[in-house]
Amino acid sequence: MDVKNNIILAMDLMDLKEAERVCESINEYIDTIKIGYPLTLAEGLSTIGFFKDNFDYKVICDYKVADIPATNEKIANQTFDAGADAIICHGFVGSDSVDACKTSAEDHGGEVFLLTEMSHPGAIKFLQPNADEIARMGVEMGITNYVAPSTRPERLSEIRDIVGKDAFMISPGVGTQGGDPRETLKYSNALIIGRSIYNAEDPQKATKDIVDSIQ
Ligand code: BMQ
Repeated sequence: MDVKNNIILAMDLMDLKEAERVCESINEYIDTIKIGYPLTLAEGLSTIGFFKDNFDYKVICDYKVADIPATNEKIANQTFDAGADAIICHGFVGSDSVDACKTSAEDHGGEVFLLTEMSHPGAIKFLQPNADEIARMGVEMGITNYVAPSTRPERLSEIRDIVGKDAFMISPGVGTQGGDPRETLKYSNALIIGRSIYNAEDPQKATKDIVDSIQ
């Protein structure tokens, strides 16, 4: 996936009008948006089409799909049918569940991102000890897109070593959660940034400052 300025906007505002205002103000810098449960549950699945139709964004649906294969397939099919370009799924549920999302993505001409380790402190207990295995599973399955935490550059480096230099890795945790944009881009292809942009007093300036800092 090609991401303008290596920045993916994590749009977790829950009011579509507010989200639209932010997107309008930063449109020159952004061409890829990640939406998740907050906005989708508040405003509906049609938000995917909204961003595609009004902004021509690539839309990554962060639904962290983590169910049995049959249910994953239904979730992924609904997501792609609504126009998503990509879906994020959890890896800890195992290869059969991940494969259901991968197959759905392939059937719809979309992409799947495999979430390896998460960025928050709590991820250290259960996810981190298994993250390398999850990444290795992804490689064995032929998955080429990964999500890994910007809050732990040393882990980003290790996960990059596992998934290989050609994999496409995107990283949340930049800014509000403490991750550093430049450090993250040593290992990752793109930054996922939410609150530091959409909660900023001036989202356009906040985005420009980040873009300038990574050029
Ligand atoms: P923010 O920049 O911290 O406001 O937002 C980060 C976004 O990435 C949010 O949508 C989170 O749900 C998401 N996210 C994350 O922060 N850490 C992860 O490990 C995975 C993830 O998806």
